Amino acid sequence: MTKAFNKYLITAALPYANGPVHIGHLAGCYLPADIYVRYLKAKGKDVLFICGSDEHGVPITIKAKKESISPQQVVDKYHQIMKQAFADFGIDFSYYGRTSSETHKETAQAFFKKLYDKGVFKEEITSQFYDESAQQFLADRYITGTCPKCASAGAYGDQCEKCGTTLNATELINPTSTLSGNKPVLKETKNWFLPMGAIQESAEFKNYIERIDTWKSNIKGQCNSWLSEGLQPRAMTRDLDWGVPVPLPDADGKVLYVWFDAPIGYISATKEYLKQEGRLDEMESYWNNDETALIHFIGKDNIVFHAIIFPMMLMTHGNFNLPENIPANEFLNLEGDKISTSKNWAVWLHEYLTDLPDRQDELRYVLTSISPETKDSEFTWKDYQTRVNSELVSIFGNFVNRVAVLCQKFYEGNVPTPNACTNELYLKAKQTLTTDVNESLTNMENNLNLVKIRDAQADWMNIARAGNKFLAETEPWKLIKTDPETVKTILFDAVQLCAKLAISAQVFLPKTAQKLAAMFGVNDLSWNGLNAHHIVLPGSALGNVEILFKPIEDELVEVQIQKLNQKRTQVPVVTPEQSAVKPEISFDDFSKIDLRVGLVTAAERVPKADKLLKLQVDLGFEERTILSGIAEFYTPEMMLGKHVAVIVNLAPRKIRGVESQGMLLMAGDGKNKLVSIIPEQGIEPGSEIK
Ligand code: B3M
Ligand code: ZN
Repeated sequence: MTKAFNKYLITAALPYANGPVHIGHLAGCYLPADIYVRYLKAKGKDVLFICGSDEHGVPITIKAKKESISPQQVVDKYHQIMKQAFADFGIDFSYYGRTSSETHKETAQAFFKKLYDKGVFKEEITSQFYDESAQQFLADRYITGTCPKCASAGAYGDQCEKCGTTLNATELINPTSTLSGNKPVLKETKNWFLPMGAIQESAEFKNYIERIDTWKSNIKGQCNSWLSEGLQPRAMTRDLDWGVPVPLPDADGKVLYVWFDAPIGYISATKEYLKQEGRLDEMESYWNNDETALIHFIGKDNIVFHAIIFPMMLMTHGNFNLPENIPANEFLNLEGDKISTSKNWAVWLHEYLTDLPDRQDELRYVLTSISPETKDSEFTWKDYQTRVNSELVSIFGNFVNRVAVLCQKFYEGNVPTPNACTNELYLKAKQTLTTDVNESLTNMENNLNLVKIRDAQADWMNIARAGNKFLAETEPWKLIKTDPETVKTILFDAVQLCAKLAISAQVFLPKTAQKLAAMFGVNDLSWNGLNAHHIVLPGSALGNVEILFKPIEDELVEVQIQKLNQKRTQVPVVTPEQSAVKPEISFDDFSKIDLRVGLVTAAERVPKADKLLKLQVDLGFEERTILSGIAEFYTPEMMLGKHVAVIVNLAPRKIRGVESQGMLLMAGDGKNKLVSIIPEQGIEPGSEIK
């Protein structure tokens, strides 16, 4: 972005309302967008931050089929969950809309109609795959087959996820309908196509696309590869029964392509917001005004739609702003694997808050530290712990806490009055401090302008580092005995630094910034304060002093990792051992096994045995010690209070010097998963299982 703007329309990709939000969503799109927006607002810019649920498209209908509910029920459920999760993590949208709204339907239909009336679309009869048993045309995601480019199986009708190639369903080798498993047939149908190849050649598009040279390289790379291959016409309507109906008389059973209607969601949500605020007359000033910057925050899988297709829609419609920047991020991985909703390999935002209440800023901090800006990055719980403990707690938290405590101790909780002190030690340390802080502030600002939030946050942390260095060099806790006047000046400076930390923290850690501001009496968080000499006045009283961050214990990290592993849904692979059934036994043989319900009354790890838990199990008639090889999947806390199924007449065995007096029944796939067999309802210990 080369020009300076005062007005911004910032969008964040509309997430599909087919599942809750996880850390990958947050890191990839919503957090960087939120940080950038908070920064612009703190600078006094006029900013609208628009998002909403993408409630159409095949991902929704697939989810509905899976859960045996209607698509409407799917989107109603997840719209609420997503909206709440964003709010909980301080993602400060001006408006969070939904594409099933009436305003959206009208806006999208009018947009389509305008293009139609202008003769933009090419009407084409094509042969599309049709599932005869399900009696419906198959959307791209309902067809799988072998990729014609890389030959891997399981490619979808629109894209091969292995090699990333965009496909037409008819190019797939051995296409199969995912609805019935049958081979689909080709059937003729009429649809409306955006002639992307022709638009690519237009002067307007050529003029627009020049600006991507100043954008991030991932965007440039993807766009250039698309454009150099030459764009093909793409259908903007689909034969589907879920979506915005095509507003034409001869279009029964057809809806707008989800990638046509979803980005229009940015427009309709703006409209709803301005209407709600009684400012509908300002619509054009945001969407059709050279002085306003349109910026789309997205993940890398959405690049072509935002950098090429949506701008083509906007320019053929006429009068719209085109994106000024698209800071697309790469992906976040989790503990060595791709995040996957279907495999339940994710840290879900709503679950995070249940397990770690009130710790949203810790997650914001860590995700920003590993923001996948230039390449895929990785979240691990161990790294989360390290960053919280050694940075938020030990550097930032430690600094502000020391300053507050010293003010309490020496000045009854007031900010001391500085003086023209000549202490050499102080003067030298102060000079270093000023240089370090100014440099960090300048870097932070530059990085925020470039949407390099990871570096910007590191610069922010450097301010606290400089503060710690200043205290370590001047040692006010010692100096108080020999030169109390200088200590006043030192702590006055330190308080001002805490105020600067609060002002700048508002973009990264909004909750913490509020607490810090309250603690040091910073009433005005506007960005200008960063250049001020005195933000907090001498003599003013500190507010409530609290510890801002507590260390993350090892136990918590272990529990989270175990939880992840436990909840992971494996693609079921039946091993030969599993499919081979053991030789038949008689009923008499079976009845020799005495199976009972037990209640776990105590549980602990066995030292030096990673896999073993030592359990006390109440069997009603007696209590037994049982060793069980489940420690990779269950913590002692998880087993405590659980009802379990126990073989009680198995000969006792000594394991690691302890006699195990029974065995728990567990189900496992032999490697990744082991779950305990528990009675479906509460029942007395000792009850027989048969
Ligand atoms: N819903 C895809 C996604 O969630 C799509 C984005 C729409 S942005 C207009 O990744
Ligand atoms: Zn492929």
